[in-house]
Amino acid sequence: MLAQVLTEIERRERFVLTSHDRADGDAVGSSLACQEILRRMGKHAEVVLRHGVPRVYQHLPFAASVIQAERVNGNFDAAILLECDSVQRTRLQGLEKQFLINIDHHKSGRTFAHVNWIDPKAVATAEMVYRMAREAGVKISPEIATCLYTAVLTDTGAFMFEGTSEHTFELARELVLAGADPARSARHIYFGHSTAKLRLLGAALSALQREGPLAWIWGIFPRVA
Ligand SMILES: [Mn+2]
Repeated sequence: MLAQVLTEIERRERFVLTSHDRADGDAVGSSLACQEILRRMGKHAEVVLRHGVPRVYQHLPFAASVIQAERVNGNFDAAILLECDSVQRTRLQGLEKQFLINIDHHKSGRTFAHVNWIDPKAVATAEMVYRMAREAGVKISPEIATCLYTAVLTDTGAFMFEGTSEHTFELARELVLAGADPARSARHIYFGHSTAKLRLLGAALSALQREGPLAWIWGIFPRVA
């Protein structure tokens, strides 16, 4: 629960934050926002991601501070795992002995940590991080709002997926009021791909087959960034 998460945060000083490997928009946005919120609470916080920040999210505030590593190094009082159903999902070594705080919005979320806050009603982990900031009395800066908005935008498939409701738009509205820029956020994510990635997508789609409700692609494609 949120209250328990805040209690455990308040009694500690040094935090390492992480999410699942091959981070998506919610993983990156929630981690960066949570890091900044903890810093504004007077804590030490750093984000470690197994594969770093994907290209389309590198424009996000604080993205340059993310540590790409296979192992968590340093002295921490707790690790906060966002969007993970297990420690293994992070693909990071060195978390086993940490005090673990789990924040997740997936129905498949599991209570693997010492403190588990799982809310499948949340549209993204970013929504939970937003609630945490509000509860802790941390002001949502334009930078925090931008990270959270990007997470909500991507986790709802640009407000197209099931579960997108008036509540989602209420959340988006609050983040825009706090300084998130919808057009700028969308431009980086949906029009920020490398030429190599777009060519790969073209090659993959040219092999697309469809049979009734099923669509599939088969091929051997080069790996691109
Ligand atoms: Mn998510």
